[in-house]
Amino acid sequence: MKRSAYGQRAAEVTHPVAKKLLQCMEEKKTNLGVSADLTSQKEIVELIHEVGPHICVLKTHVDVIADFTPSFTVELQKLAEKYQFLIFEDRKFADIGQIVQRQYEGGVYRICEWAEIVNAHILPGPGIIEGLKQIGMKHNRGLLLIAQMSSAGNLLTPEYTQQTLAYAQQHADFVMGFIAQTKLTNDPRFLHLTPGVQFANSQDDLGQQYVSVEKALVENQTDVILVGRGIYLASSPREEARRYQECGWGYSV
Ligand code: S5P
Repeated sequence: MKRSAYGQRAAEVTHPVAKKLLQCMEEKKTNLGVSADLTSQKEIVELIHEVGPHICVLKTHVDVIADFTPSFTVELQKLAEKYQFLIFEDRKFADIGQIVQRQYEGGVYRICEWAEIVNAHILPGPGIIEGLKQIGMKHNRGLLLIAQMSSAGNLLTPEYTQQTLAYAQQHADFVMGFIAQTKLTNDPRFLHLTPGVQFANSQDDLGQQYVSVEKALVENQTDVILVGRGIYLASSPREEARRYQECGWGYSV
């Protein structure tokens, strides 16, 4: 049987979360992640039942959930187990190491207890990675560094992106990849996850810029597409997730 590049990489990488994600992609034949940016627990659970079989990653923004209760994260983990996907809390940490530790471990959300993947900006310097790492490594977690953004006028210059890559290489025991629009490195240890992907629109009215599935995966050579409104606002999120899955996987094998 022909193995996809994802399966080969799963065998090669040592980062436990990168390995788990690549194995999940290979087994489920999907490089689709869904951004579940809905504002009630019920809506998110309903969305998961629709899209769960089609995704490798569920990306959350827990702080937009109006009726959030800590038990929600227990349910999320059960659903991740049932449908076999990884949970990625899109927290975009951006503070000094000492504060991000508290934001990651404590507060209302206790993110490190349930999110296998989180992300961070490197604006404050490498102390942010060191801070998160001290917490995350104890829980077998992974970090994505935000190397590029999809939004118009963002300040992430090519030099900034290169510095992100350098920091990732210095912390490859914890950093498993990037939020990026294009592939930054051939280093197989790092995964590239790309938000701002949609079939229908090229932008929204607040600066979001979309690329097609083909552009993300073929032209820009990234690994995982992250789709939000393109799926959760569709009349059938299940069918739409299936379409993105088929399209994305078709470009990757
Ligand atoms: O550069 C970025 C990085 C991220 S993580 N651009 C983004 O849009 N995102 C996230 O992807 C954003 O926070 C949101 O959760 C999702 C895009 O949602 P959509 O509805 O536009 O697909």
